[in-house]
Amino acid sequence: GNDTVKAGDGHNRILAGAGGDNITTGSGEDVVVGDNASLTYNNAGVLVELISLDTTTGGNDTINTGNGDNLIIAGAGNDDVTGGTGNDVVVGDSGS
Ligand SMILES: [Ca+2]
Ligand SMILES: [Ca+2]
Repeated sequence: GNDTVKAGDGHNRILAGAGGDNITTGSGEDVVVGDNASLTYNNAGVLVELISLDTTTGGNDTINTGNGDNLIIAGAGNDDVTGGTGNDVVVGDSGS
């Protein structure tokens, strides 16, 4: 569905799923996925793989991340992504 997610500071992992989602995060290294994706971590807890799932469905997401090094996959749809200061990696549609 259409979700509104507000996360504070810190290292957040957000998978909003289908629908037009509104996601806001604070400072920290965030991983934000507007639609569906699979995250794989190694034994040390480091994210090693992030793959979009179900790439034909997705909503129009609004994503605002705070400062920090963020990784954002907006997924399908007309998405609006705004990052703060930091080294952000933004994928507008699907990616891995
Ligand atoms: Ca959703
Ligand atoms: Ca989307």
